[in-house]
Amino acid sequence: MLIKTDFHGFVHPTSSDITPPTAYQSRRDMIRLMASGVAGAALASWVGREALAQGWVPPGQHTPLSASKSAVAGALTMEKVTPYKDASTYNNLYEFGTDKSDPAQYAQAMAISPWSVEIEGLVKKPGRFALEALQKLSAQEERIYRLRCVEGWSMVIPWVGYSLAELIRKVEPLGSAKYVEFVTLADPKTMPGVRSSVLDWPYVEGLRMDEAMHPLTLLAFGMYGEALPKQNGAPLRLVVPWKYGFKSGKSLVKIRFTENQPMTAWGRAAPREYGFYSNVNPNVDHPRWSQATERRIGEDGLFAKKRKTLLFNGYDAQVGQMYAGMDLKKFF
Ligand SMILES: Nc1nc2c(c(=O)[nH]1)N[C@H]1C(S)=C(S)[C@@H](COP(=O)(O)O)O[C@H]1N2
Ligand SMILES: [Mo]
Repeated sequence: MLIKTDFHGFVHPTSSDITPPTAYQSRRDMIRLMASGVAGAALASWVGREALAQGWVPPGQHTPLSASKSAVAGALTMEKVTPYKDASTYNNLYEFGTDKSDPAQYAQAMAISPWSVEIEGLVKKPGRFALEALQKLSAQEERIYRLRCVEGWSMVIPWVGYSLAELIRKVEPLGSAKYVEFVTLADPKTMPGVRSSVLDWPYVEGLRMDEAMHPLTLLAFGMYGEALPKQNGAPLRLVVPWKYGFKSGKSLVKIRFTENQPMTAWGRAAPREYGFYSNVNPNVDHPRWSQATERRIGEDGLFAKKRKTLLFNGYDAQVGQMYAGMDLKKFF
């Protein structure tokens, strides 16, 4: 099988390397100090056009630059970042077990080099692409996103990557492509969970095309200025910050463009509990628990007051329009 190592003239020069961990704390402080944020500045040029095209010009602002800052940079939270230790030891990665501590403990056995991602289905330029080609396809930047798990906890994580839309544009989906399916690694040799029947493996997730193309949808290669730890989805994963955490598939091996809504692993396991959309929504309870509040991992003590969960995890201004007119209780 031919593995493509570049995008034939499409390769974008990397604007910045991943920040070394030592430089990280000061960089983070800087991000907090600057109103627009480092990531916001990096995003500004092309997101401006994107924002305008999607009608995101906020009231009283008429230039593309302001629009981009409000639309996307404004979505990058200034909340306190979750300690790295918590973000890398309290995980869901059922391939390695269902305890929160299992992934950090067992995922180190996963082989991540060499790695490639197959892109297939309704697309003009399918193929298998080497990780290195994907890493340099577009400039990577840091984005601090909230991520809320369906179980009721949340974190604030500085991810490193670029908008999935950048990759999608390069492979040119056909007009008939309405959804994108994401398949993740299932290797029974290194993943004990895959031998259990807790889910139908491999772990599959899906997005509607407009969701996949949304500039907030991040293809992440790193976090906290470093390459992703294996338990957080090395070597590459999705981060969809306005949806429950399980929509953000880790360790991606295949991206497929489809006409019909993909069947997802969680949808197959418990269709009444996990809908295809799974947008964070405090007004739509999970059948077994409320979604109105959440516990911030690492920051709040066990008895600390819970936070109120926000519609679309606080990204309503950026993503709400995609669901205008939809009954969110039905399309949960
Ligand atoms: N392949 C795979 N991806 C996955 C999961 C999984 O079990 N397998 N769990 C999901 C769930 S439920 C959550 S909440 C997030 C957690 O990401 P984090 O551990 O980096 O915080 O990963 C998601 N991605
Ligand atoms: Mo989750």
